[in-house]
Amino acid sequence: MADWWKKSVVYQVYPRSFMDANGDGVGDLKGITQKLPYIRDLGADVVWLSPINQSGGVDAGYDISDYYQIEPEFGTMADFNELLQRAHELGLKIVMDLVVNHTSDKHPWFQESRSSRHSAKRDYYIWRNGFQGSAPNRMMGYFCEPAWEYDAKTDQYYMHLFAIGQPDLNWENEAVRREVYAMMNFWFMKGIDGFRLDVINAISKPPAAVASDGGKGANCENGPRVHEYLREMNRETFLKYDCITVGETPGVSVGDAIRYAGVCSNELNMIFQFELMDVDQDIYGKWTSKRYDLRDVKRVVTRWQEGLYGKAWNSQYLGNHDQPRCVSRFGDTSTPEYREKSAKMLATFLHMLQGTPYIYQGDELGMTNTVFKDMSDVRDVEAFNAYRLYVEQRKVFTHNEMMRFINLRGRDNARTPMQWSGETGAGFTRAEPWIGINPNHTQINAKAQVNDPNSVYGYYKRLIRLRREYDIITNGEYKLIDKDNPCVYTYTRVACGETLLVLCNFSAVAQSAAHAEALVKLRRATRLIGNYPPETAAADILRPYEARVYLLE
Ligand code: TEU
Ligand code: CA
Repeated sequence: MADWWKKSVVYQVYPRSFMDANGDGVGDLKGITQKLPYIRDLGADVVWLSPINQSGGVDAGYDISDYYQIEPEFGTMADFNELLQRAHELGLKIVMDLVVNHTSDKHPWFQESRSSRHSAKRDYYIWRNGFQGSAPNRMMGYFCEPAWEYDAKTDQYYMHLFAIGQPDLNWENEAVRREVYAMMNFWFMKGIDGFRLDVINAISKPPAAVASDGGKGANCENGPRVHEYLREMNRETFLKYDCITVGETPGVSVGDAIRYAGVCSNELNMIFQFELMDVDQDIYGKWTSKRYDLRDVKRVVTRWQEGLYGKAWNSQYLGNHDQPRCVSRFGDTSTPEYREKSAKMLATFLHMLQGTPYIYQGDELGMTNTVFKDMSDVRDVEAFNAYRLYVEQRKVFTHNEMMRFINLRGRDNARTPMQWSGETGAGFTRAEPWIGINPNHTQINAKAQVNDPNSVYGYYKRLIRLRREYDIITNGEYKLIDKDNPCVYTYTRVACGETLLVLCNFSAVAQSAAHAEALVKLRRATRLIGNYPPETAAADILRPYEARVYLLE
């Protein structure tokens, strides 16, 4: 089928934390292969693997030191071939993470580049003279650090939008682009089914960003040549294969998304937007305890649903390896019951929207944020840098405040090991894991859920099956019903004279559903799914975190 990815459900695997087959405390490829049947049973049909390439180990794999090798901690190329073959046998497609805005500083290209101003690969990266004895400009990167690092050997600075160990590639250099496309084709020829493209909208740097003038620098998102590069990449790679592509693009508007992933853009199939992830940000970005307002969620989601309809394709996600656990952030973990209900409600909300749903590993079990007692429990470079900047240098937060924010928002929340069972090691490892296991694995784990149709897992499975059975979930036109209601999110999807009606109570308080039930009474209604038993329902009341979906004919 053309555009098969519109009907797909993608499951994201974070290899370090999925399954440790050889018992060294780190997840690996053999572990993933072992667990592919679990993903298949859930019903997902595409698996996105966060980076598995050889890495410098600074940013949990997002700093690649050899694009043609498998990270030794994860296994060998033979292990990868086996994973790919097994996945295909099971009818699962494999998407790799393409991290080409930057490499590791241990990549041989960078080693050569930094060796001399005249090295053949000098221009593979972005080198500039300092300005009056300091960095070329005052630009800051994503990880709470200046975007320039001084290199004494050649007395110049290199640009790194992320960690110091992640120098940015110079996409202006055609040789760099050729290397990247050749590498992509290598993986396609091996049989992979697509790429998720890491911060792909930052690859073209605007002149002010690279100017050595002591200025402010510039935002590198959606830079001047990015569409030219992506169209070139498409011609050189994607066009030749039946593949799925999704760009990770912080800072894009609906209009930008149509340029990247419009039906005629010849760039990407879809992108990840960040506006929904920004609804609970504050003056120091994500480092806050601010709770979202549902009306902001509605505003953002509605703008994207309406804006891309018929013009481009949405991706849907509530969490990934960079975000806290969605049930902790958008749901309620104050009681086991609310955790389960709100995890199912959030899943309903997401899976019934138009767009390809992305499930982050463990969300299908209702896995939650964990507890970081102090910085020794933390592993993520972003959290360390933020701590240094806000607590030690600028002193805008106390230690306790920052620990609170890291517990609420830190990326490590999503990176704790997958909870396969309640045993020591959570069925993930026999050894000491590389990051602490969430203590609640004794209650929340796959073993307790896979055979229980009423579990969060069982519910995800039913949601995914519905997508296969009802085309309206893929195609229907979205309409928001209750714009100003701060607790209930009601929307419809309309196609071919049918209406899908989705009701989600985002609060712990019973809410009226009269507005929606009035619609139900007028038509022949079938209840497709819900997170409370239907027979106990008072039709016009939504109980805490209740979700229901009807098909109206
Ligand atoms: O993320 C890019 C990105 O925008 C994030 O850095 C985001 O701003 C941050 O995580 C929010 O806290 C990608 C990867 O998903 C991330 O894991 C990498 O660290 C980053 O690129 C660098 O490769
Ligand atoms: Ca291992």
